[in-house]
Amino acid sequence: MERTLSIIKPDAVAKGVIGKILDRFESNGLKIAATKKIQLTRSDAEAFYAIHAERPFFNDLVDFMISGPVVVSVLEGEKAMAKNRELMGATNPKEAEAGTIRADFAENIDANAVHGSDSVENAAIEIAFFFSEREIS
Ligand code: DGI
Repeated sequence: MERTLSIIKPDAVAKGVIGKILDRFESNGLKIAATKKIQLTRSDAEAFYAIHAERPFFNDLVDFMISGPVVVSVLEGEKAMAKNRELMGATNPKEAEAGTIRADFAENIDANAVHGSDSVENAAIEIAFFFSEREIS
């Protein structure tokens, strides 16, 4: 069964919508195979988003990701990566389709409520970044 990584970002955690977002996953056929609430360190966030290190928004992105706790989860199901991306909506919430997580819970492109792996290969890397295999079931 395919797995993907989800992060409920600090803006959504601060708003108190952890449960509502996790419900979107479970209601749409994605099992929560692992989940935990953590405070990322600056080096965690820099390593996780290393692919964006040269982008102009990198420092703002890292500052935002460490501005409060996040909830990281492993989602499992058929086509889990694509299904999660569909439920999330576009990166910029202003462009996100109605009924998606970002359309409903995100403020702007900097504080956009959720992260989801963008390929099955990256999902495996991102899951290993946060979880050991014995934490996933
Ligand atoms: O996979 P996504 O989160 O949808 O998007 P991504 O992997 O391209 O970018 C990661 C995060 O970086 C995204 O959720 C918000 C931020 N970001 C991406 N593109 C821009 C951006 N932030 C700003 N301010 N401007 C951008 O163009």
